[in-house]
Amino acid sequence: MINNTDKIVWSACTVNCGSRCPLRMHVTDGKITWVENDTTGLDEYGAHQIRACLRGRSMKQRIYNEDRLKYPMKRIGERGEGKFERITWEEAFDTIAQRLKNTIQTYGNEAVYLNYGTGTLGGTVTKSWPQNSSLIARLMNLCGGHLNHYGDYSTAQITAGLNYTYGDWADGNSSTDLVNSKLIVMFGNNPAETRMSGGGVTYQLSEARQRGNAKMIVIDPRYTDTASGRENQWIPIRPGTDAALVAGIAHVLITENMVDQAFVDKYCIGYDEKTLPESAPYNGHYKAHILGYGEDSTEKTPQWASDITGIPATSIIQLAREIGMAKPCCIVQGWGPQRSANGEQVSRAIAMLAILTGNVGINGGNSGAREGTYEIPFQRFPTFDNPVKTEISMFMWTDAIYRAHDMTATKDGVRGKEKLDTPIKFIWNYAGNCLVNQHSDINKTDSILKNEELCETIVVIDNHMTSSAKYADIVLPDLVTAEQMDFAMDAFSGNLGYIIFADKVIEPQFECKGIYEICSELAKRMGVEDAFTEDRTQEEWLRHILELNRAEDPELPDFESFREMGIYKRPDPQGHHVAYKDFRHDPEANPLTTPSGKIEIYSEQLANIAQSWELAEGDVISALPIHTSTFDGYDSERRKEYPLQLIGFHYKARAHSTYGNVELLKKAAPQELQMNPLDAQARQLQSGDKVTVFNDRGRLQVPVKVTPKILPGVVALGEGAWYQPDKTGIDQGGNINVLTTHRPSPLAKGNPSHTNLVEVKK
Ligand SMILES: Nc1nc2c(c(=O)[nH]1)N[C@H]1C(S)=C(S)[C@@H](COP(=O)(O)OP(=O)(O)OC[C@H]3O[C@@H](n4cnc5c(=O)[nH]c(N)nc54)[C@H](O)[C@@H]3O)O[C@H]1N2
Ligand SMILES: Nc1nc2c(c(=O)[nH]1)N[C@H]1C(S)=C(S)[C@@H](COP(=O)(O)OP(=O)(O)OC[C@H]3O[C@@H](n4cnc5c(=O)[nH]c(N)nc54)[C@H](O)[C@@H]3O)O[C@H]1N2
Ligand code: SF4
Ligand SMILES: [Mo]
Repeated sequence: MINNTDKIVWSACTVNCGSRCPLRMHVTDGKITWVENDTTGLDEYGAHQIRACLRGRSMKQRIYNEDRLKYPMKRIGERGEGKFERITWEEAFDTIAQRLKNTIQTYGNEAVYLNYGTGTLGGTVTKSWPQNSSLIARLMNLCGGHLNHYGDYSTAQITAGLNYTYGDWADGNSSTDLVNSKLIVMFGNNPAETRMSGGGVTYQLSEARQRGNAKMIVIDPRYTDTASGRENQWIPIRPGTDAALVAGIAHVLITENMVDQAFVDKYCIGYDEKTLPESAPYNGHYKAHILGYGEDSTEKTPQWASDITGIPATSIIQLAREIGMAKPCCIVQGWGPQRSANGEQVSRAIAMLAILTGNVGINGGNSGAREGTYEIPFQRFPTFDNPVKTEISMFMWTDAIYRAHDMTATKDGVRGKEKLDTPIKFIWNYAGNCLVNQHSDINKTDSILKNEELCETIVVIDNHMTSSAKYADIVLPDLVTAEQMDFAMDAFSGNLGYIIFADKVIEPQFECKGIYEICSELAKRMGVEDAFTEDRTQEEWLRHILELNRAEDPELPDFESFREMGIYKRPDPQGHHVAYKDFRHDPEANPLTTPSGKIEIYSEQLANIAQSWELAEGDVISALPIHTSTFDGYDSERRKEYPLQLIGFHYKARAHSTYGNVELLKKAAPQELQMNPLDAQARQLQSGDKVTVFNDRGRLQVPVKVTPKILPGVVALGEGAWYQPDKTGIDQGGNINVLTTHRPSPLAKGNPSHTNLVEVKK
């Protein structure tokens, strides 16, 4: 304890960065003075320390930030203008309840939508995501329900893609198991930036490099923080072309006899004619596709792959031999490659390398999906079932505002109904900045939201005056994690499960109220208060939920001991997690959840979808995991006008937009456009020059960083910067979403955030 600290209280960082860190808050005179790390555990495998990153350590600056919402407010200007008037909580609750009743009465419950939002992710009471597990969902489910969404901005394409290969969410080996690998091949995976907790993936990766001597190859258009001297080789690749690289590698594996034939025969469908389903076309199998006697009659040689990916054919051959000969080899993909217009195909293709080499279901191998993790099973706040069964893709809510009547199951991925009956008229936007900042094509979104005849009511519940909050009709100021009590979890931390007792550190500031109180007050006005609260306070709910969990899992500590210890840790009792281990051991007894029970290289389900869905021009869905061109891809016609491929990436300066208003972090990791010296030279640009990045959807201005750490022809911008349009509508914040599109990917109907073409000028 430092000199003048009155008390130290355990809290947590509950933003959506994929990690979850305990924070020990030092408090003096009722104010947080500084933020300390986890002090428990050992600096070794097992119950190690979970150390917060630069963002968590700046939590004080976020909590006391001048952007904090202080009172409930109603909008008095245009949507987006940011003009508000302070109102009482009474007025706010009454207005929202009245408008909600009107919406339900006039349009039905399907007109009410819970927008995606992951601002407070790990909590029990304060869990904003998945949306159907938030307290807003509990409230709405008691009031007749709401329009559902499926998928998420993180993983829409890999979920829709790899599910067909493995059945359900594709599991991965835990990152601790990397110590057993001989070779780690990372496709668009950057844990040093995207899983920054000191107890998580990067830590395991360093362990694997030091203790297990694994080689590491990083395949990414950018030289990432994960490479950063840790890698043996960086292979820069054109965005959106990983599936072509995979095909080129597969060609070498096949022609040089490195395919694990016994594995594909026993565990897979559609590698060659032996396991090809009867419904498939002649030579519809994977081997035929690669060797050039499939439908497109094109041999996928390393040279063919080189022309598409920009990687020299000799490098592809060498990479194939390394992958083919390293036993075991871990093929792992981040979610960067799949957050693209052909991401479903790419995600399935990358997994092919793990499958062809028989690395699935063994220690040191992997399925080709992202790292898996162990979590202590823990039930949260119950939210009841949603009486409404209709679902849209989480990405298509803007479409569902202005063209709902045109949206169908086979064209727009509507589920539960053939077509949408009702446009969205009421939006709950809780702990999310996806209304504006994080959704694509901000300028188009702006014009949709500005029309108050379309969506009639928008309620935003946040901590800060974000760009999304500026579009609200009513804004409610929520408590931050440190101003209330909760249990926090949901971390990608390898084989260490843990739960944090995030205690109340300071008194609520200003007039802020917590989500439990907000929803309880609304429930009262909607006539469902008793069912909502079950007569418990927030603390009573937490005590109750802990007891429910302790009944299932007696090893969990009791409330008072837990509060004292701050963090409860439990290493995975199974040791390293190996995905599909049981299936590998006995595929008959432990079939996958695919229709065949096997790994489906050829998917009959996808073949049917490809036949029956109405696809937009250029969109491809295919039974085999193959490379496909896309709109705004490297070979698009539009490159004549917009010659640079632009990708976003998840940046250490922020968790999306959260922490984006902390000056310290802006200085530590400035918002800048990464550009290769060749492209800079052609445009006479130097590091630090302010450039305009533009396409036909929008414009932004930001300093350029000229660096060889990015492939020529590609530029990159950290996603999540705060959108700040100037008077002419040019964004001065550097928000990539003024350049991205609303057009969804073909199968998932997900956000193709990393597929963009732009031009850059001084
Ligand atoms: N171009 C592009 N766009 C992207 C991505 C990309 O890669 N490129 N990534 C996408 C992905 S993967 C995701 S997950 C989404 C993330 O999109 P969002 O889920 O919108 O994430 P954030 O921007 O962090 O917004 C979270 C909001 O919650 C608020 N918040 C934080 N804590 C609390 C709290 O305790 N209570 C309340 N009420 N509010 C709180 C924050 O102030 C912030 O406004 O963005 C997507 N958008
Ligand atoms: N610091 C920080 N950490 C975060 C987040 C954050 O905002 N900030 N967000 C969290 C969330 S919600 C999510 S979903 C995850 C996201 O995790 P990811 O989706 O894995 O993160 P990205 O940075 O979008 O992409 C990872 C890498 O893929 C590369 N990439 C892009 N396109 C391609 C391609 O076509 N091929 C290849 N081979 N590589 C490509 C990018 O350059 C990047 O280095 O991160 C989480 N962690
Ligand atoms: S942003 Fe993520 S890694 Fe950083 S402190 Fe918060 S939970 Fe931990
Ligand atoms: Mo995400």
